[in-house]
Amino acid sequence: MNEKLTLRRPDDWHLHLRDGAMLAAVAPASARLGRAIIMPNLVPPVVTGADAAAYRDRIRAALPAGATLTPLMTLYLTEATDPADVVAAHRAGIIAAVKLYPAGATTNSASGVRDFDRVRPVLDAMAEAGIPLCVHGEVTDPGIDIFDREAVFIDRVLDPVRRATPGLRVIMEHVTTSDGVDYVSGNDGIGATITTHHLVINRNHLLVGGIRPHYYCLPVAKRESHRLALRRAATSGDPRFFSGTDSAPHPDRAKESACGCAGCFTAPNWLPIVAQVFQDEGALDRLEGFVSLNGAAFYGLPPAEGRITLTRRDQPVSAPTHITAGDETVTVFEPGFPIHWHVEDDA
Ligand code: OTD
Ligand code: ZN
Ligand code: ZN
Repeated sequence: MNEKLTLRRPDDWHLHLRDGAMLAAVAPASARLGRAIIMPNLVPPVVTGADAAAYRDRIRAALPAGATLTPLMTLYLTEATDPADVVAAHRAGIIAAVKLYPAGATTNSASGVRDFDRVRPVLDAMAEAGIPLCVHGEVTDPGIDIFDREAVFIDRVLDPVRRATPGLRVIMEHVTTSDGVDYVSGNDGIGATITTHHLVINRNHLLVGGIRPHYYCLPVAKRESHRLALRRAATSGDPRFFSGTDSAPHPDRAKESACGCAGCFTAPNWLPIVAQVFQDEGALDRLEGFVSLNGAAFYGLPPAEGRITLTRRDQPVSAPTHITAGDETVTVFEPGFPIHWHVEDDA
């Protein structure tokens, strides 16, 4: 028998849509969502309200007819960010949040913050205006092991920043450790996105039996106990945890290389995968909270308009393994288990 689930239209609280030919290629995969927080790590990054408005217009132009997606734009915080520009862009409805990348933490983050004291005036203005801060929570100190960078970030940066600017609403993006889960669960005014891939893979999937470049992302997948903590948090019903795919497409050429770049392209199949995870955890009744309700509530928005229906088919659903972007191919994230859930046309 086919199982059916009807949910409020899901949102994606962390999405990389890129620009140019890649934007045109990947935008359709997210077009039927409600809202998505659009990451600003273009080259060069989206740093001013004017940059964000122009990028939003390019995204709108790339969306197919019938798209329901509202892109929620973000600014890339630099040590030169002008607090007045941030507040004005928010007041004008151009941006929904600001993104903090420690310099060098992930793909295209060279312009990120080195000295957190230098952005204090921006953070204070954001707290005052109610603008949330999205945080890539990893230190970049070369002396810190890559698997420890999230836990160290909490102590060295996240907690001090939150104490210095009380009232600042913070989203710990793509949380990957039980340390991150514990920090978010134990504090108010902080939420966390959890990606699809971190619910599915641990570092063995990445490294055992050959290195799998399409499972390489930042923050890097951790050991199994952390993956299980993420699954518990996602399925717990705690509204501080919500889905952000961190879908981050790269040309296969750039990933399958001697120095492969970081990012998993999950936008085409994230929802069927997350539905399978929730089914396996006996938590399908909490799926709607995670994908459609909790994030909106954290951002102070109503749930998206409309609904989607997910159907579980007895036979696995076959889906494209690649898409084409200009002259490049991009591999779609493969979860390592058959996908039975299918997103039906919505109403
Ligand atoms: N992680 N890749 C990218 C961003 C994310 O940290 C992230 O948000 C990217 O390619 O933009 C990745 O692995
Ligand atoms: Zn990040
Ligand atoms: Zn990201």
